[in-house]
Amino acid sequence: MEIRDYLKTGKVLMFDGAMGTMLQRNGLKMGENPEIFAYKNPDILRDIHRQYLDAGTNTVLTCTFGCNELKLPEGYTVEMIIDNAVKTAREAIEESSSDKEKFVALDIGPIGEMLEPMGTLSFDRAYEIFKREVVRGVKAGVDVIVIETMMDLLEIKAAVLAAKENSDLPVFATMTFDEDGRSFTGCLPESMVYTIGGLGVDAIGVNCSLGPVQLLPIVEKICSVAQIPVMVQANAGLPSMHDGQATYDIGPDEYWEGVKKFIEAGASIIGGCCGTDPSYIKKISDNLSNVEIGDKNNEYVSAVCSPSKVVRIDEPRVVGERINPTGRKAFKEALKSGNTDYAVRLAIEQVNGGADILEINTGLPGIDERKAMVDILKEVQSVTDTPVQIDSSVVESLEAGLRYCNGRTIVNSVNGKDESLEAILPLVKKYGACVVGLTLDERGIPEKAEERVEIAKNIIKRAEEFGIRREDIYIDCLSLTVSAQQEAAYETLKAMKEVKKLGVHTTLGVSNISFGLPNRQAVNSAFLTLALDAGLDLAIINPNNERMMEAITSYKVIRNIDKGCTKFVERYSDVDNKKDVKSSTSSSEMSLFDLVEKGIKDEAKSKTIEMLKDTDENYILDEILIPALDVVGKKFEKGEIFLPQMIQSAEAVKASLTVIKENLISKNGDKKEDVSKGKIILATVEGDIHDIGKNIVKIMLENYGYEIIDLGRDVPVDKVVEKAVEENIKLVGLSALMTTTVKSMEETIKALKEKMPEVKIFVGGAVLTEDYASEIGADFYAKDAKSAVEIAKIIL
Ligand code: B1M
Repeated sequence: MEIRDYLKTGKVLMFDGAMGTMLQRNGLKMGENPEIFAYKNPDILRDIHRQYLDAGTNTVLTCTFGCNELKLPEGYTVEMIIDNAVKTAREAIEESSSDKEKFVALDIGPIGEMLEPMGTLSFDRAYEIFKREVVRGVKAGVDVIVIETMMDLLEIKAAVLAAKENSDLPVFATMTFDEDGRSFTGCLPESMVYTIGGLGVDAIGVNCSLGPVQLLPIVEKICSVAQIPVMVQANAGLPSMHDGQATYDIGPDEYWEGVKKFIEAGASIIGGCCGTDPSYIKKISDNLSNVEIGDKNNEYVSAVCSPSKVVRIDEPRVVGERINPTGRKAFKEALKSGNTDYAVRLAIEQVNGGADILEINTGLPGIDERKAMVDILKEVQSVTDTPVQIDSSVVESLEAGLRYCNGRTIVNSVNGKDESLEAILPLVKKYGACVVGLTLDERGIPEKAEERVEIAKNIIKRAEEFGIRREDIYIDCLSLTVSAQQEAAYETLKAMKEVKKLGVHTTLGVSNISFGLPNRQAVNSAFLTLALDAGLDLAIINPNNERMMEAITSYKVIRNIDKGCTKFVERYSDVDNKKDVKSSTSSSEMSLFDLVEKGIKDEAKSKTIEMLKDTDENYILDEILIPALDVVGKKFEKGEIFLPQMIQSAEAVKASLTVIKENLISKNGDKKEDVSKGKIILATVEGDIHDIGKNIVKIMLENYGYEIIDLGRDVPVDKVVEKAVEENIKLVGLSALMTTTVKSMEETIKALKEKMPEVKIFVGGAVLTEDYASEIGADFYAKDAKSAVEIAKIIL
């Protein structure tokens, strides 16, 4: 039986339990590579698989979780590990006495490096790494591909695309979530389902993360939106460390109680993760007949999302129209020069104005539109969690947008022409997006509503033939210029009412209606209200136009959508100050503080240049840049922003620092002494990648004439010691920003003092205090860059 057929039988598909736990019991040492250990010990691996199969497992995961070209040590290839792992799993199936259906699953885990913008790995490179695993897995003859323990939505997307584009095998995909209900990078379970479920995987779910009790709310969330089978592999409770090994706090009986609840919630693929072993799997298998897979019974609601925000189209939503070069000279210039900050600024302004979704249109003759789409998409998604809609007449540009979008998007647009439908609908389906359908075809825009409805019906029919759900189609009945064709506005509204009855959603670019008229906003807002009443779901408008926003927010009050008028009151309770709030959000007038907080790099740089004309560098550093990062840090801690936004803020500070540094150099150029006052090594300690503070210290020390050997960040203990010995250094400065990395600061100090008892060490970083610094053996504590200079003066 094929695994896809098994999923239709209504029976639970059983996976195995933890591999690491079992390998450790059989001799795997702490820190040893499990894939290599298993490769060298196929008998042990076969026996573990067989134990799981005999306990009731249907599907064994190959021992290939960390088998990617970046993680494997020299001398081992992805191909040899996968071939051996699949062969051993097959042999175990042969040996097993179980009479259940049995399958081999290629296990693909995270690469182990962060993708851009959180790390340096590109999406395309990640795709290639996963592709190599998939291609070999297919060749080795696996039955299913399981992509698991993912934390980053973009990484799991790269893996799933690699699997789908290079094999016909079923694909199951799971992520891990923390107790706050988000993945490590801030992804929501619902975003995972909408984005990855849309890519055509056969099952979606969660593994690892937590024990069954803590995992239940997450499983329930997944089941509440998933339209495909749900897979769950929980840990055996929560971990604690004993003798350097993690042990988990619940046994098979309690584990089964939790698993039962997963199945009742609708999960139909079950296994175990960290801490589980064959006794857990046996307990589940023996009891499966006592429980029925619950009906997920969830009604499909069309939605778009970013990793950390889902926007359901269950009430009228605002699509911000301004990232579009049409009629915007400054944006055209920005596109030509490759400046993405302009679009980022428009994005932030529109989000502040109340956009639920941001449209991105980079259509401009003479530029590389595909590249512009990708660059702007990446930058916009780094600074805001508002989902996006992509708009282009160039198919390659749309495909690029679909591919690199972190989340689920809307494609604007197809029309009734065959050529358009055939080029775009397959892409919409492949990437699991929603689509705007324009009611025009070879004949142009029909005058009468009835004909527009006919075109809509054809678009719906064709989209459904490609497997696109009706709810994910947003029909645009097109607004024409009322001053030229006065009867046309009514036809649009009439068509919209009819189209709405077809079970699709509707969308409309509203402002066309008023071309050529004075006081356009009056007509626009009246038309918007009428359109909303005719069933408009997605209003493509300028959210920074208060009249339009007033129309939509008032409509939601009148139609009892904004329950208790909460959102209306929130927006307008301080209506007199509203103007001020609005103008302060225009980024050209934003303060440096706000630019850092929002992560707008180029403008942070220009603002710094402007400020340096009459502001002291120290003021900018101490009163603006550092406090802005403090606010960012607090928001991160509270879960109000996530890693990508924190990275953008750090980038904005770095941009500002380059200017400050250049300014100091040019100011001191003529004063600069030819002879260095002495050499100092600076490093951020191992495990810590925070280097802004260290870089400020470097700038200051250089400014005072010291020669700095900057070893960078995440610097291993040995490297610091080697360099200090090689250069016969008298003074070393170490930075650490996290409670977890103060330990490696202590180790670095210890190693330095052992090799060079006479060396002096100063330390700094937000987690340190004077007392703590001396406790870990440092000679000096530098609270800030100025103190670092004072210390250098004393020692050198
Ligand atoms: Co991260 N981060 N971060 N982060 N980050 C903190 C430090 C955090 C406090 C945020 C929070 O949760 N509130 C928290 C640590 C919690 C803790 O352990 N107590 C944290 C975390 C958890 C993380 C990650 C684990 C997040 C994640 O991945 N889930 C991850 C860590 C990765 C790693 O290191 N392995 C991470 C990543 C990042 C970014 C990459 C996004 C980015 C760093 C970019 C970069 O540095 N290139 C970043 C940022 C920007 C921050 C915050 C917001 C700002 C840090 C900063 O640059 N401050 C920070 C929150 C905060 O501190 N408000 C936070 C400005 C800088 C000038 O101050 O470094 O203190 P500071 O330097 C001062 C003084 O301390 C002193 O002088 C400087 C000037 O006055 N000083 C020295 C510092 N070093 C010195 C050395 C000296 C002398 C003086 O002599 C050698």
